[in-house]
Amino acid sequence: MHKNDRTMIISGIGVTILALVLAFVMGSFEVAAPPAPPATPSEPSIVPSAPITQSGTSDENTEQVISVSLSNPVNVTVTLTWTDEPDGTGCPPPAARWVNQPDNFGLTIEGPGNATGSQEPVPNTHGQQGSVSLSVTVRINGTDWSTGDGEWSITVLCGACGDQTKWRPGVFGWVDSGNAWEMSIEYSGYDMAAEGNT
Ligand SMILES: [Ca+2]
Ligand SMILES: [Ca+2]
Repeated sequence: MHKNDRTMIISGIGVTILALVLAFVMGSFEVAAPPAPPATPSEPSIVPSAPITQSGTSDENTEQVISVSLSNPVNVTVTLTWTDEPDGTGCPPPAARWVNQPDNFGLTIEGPGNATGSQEPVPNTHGQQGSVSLSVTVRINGTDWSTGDGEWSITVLCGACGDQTKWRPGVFGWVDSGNAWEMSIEYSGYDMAAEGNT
C-alpha cells in the first residue's frame, strides 16, 4: 500500500471516530428510557341506574327477604312506603267510630362489600302514608370497582300493625290485616362498560 493511501485510511478512521464522539456529545445517541411502570387503573365514572321497584304484603311481626341483583353499585338507597287503611275499613258501621292504629315497618340491607344497614320499624302518622328510607355505601376493595356487584338482600321488617279500635275505651278492636307495601331501590354504580373493563 502506498504511503499516501495508508495516510488517507488512517485519516478517514480518525474522522469517523471524531464524528461518532461529536454525535454522542451532541445527543444524537439516545439512551433508551426505562420501561414505564404499569398505569394505575383510573376510577370509572359513576352513573345512576334505573330504580327497581317491588311490592308485597307482610304479616304482623314478620320479616320478608327480597333479593335483587345490582350492577357494580356504590351507593344504594331503599325506600319503603305503605298506606294504612282508612278508619273503619272492614269494620261494623258506623265507620266513624273506628280508628285505625298505625302500622310499623323497617328495613335491613345486606350486600357485598360490607354494605349493611338497618332501620328499626317506625309507625306511620295516623291517616297518612308511612315511609322509611335506608342508605348504604359499598366499601370498595382497593381498585376492585366491582366489589358491590351481585346479589343483595333487603329485608322488610313488619312490626306491630295496629288494629282498628273504637273511639270508646274498653271496647274490642277489629283486626287490621292489610299490610301492603311498596319498595323502591335506587343506586349509583360504576360504569364498567364505558371504561372497557367488562
Ligand atoms: Ca294496615
Ligand atoms: Ca293499622
